[in-house]
Amino acid sequence: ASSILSFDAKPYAFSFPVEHTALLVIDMQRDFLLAKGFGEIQGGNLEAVQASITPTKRLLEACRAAGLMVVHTREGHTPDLSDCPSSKLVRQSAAPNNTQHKLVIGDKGELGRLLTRGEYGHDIVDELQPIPGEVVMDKPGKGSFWNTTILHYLKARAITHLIVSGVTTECCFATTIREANDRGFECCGIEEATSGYNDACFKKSTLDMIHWSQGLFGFIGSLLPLLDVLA
Ligand code: TIU
Repeated sequence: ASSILSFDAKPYAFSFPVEHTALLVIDMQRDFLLAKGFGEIQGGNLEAVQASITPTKRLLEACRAAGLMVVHTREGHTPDLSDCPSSKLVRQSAAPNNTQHKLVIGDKGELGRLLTRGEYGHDIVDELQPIPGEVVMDKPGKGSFWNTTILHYLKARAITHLIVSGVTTECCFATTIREANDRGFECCGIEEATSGYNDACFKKSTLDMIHWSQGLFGFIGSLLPLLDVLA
């Protein structure tokens, strides 16, 4: 028998069947979270983005203990950059008004070639390293469903509900929830376990848009009520 858990969320309680729910940990990579990584080079606020590391670790450990499937994603490109569209290469590079923006995807930074698979900076931060049995899904886009096998992977395991965490709220977290919602997954983002590069307004706006209008794209819940029901 599959147990159903429920916890307070917006716009109303999120109920999920444990055996059909996966935790998604989006792009908790050194390139996005650490000094000298891609995010900082792009002008991101590191203090803001690092705020979700500790809460995400608590969430990950609770989901592991409860037996949920765990999927980690990593944004990045093959070393020949053949999976990186020129639009992305050009726009995430030397913007005329941004003096920090001197390196592009594939260029060598202090954490290795930026957003390039196999490099130190492309991998997940030490605190959140996957354990055996957990899946790491590499993706070339912001969303987790474009040009990956995640849909087939989740469908093959009868996953219907997703608990979503990771960085950045405004970018890959939001894009993944929107993509998943269109594919019929019930999604709940966890407020403390996501963060972005502009804490002042992007995070609140992004989370508000997800649960607005009776859950336009899904649900937003808080960490502690979820930890309570998983315990
Ligand atoms: N630029 C930015 O905010 N984020 C990304 O490029 N990737 C993710 O959000 N993972």
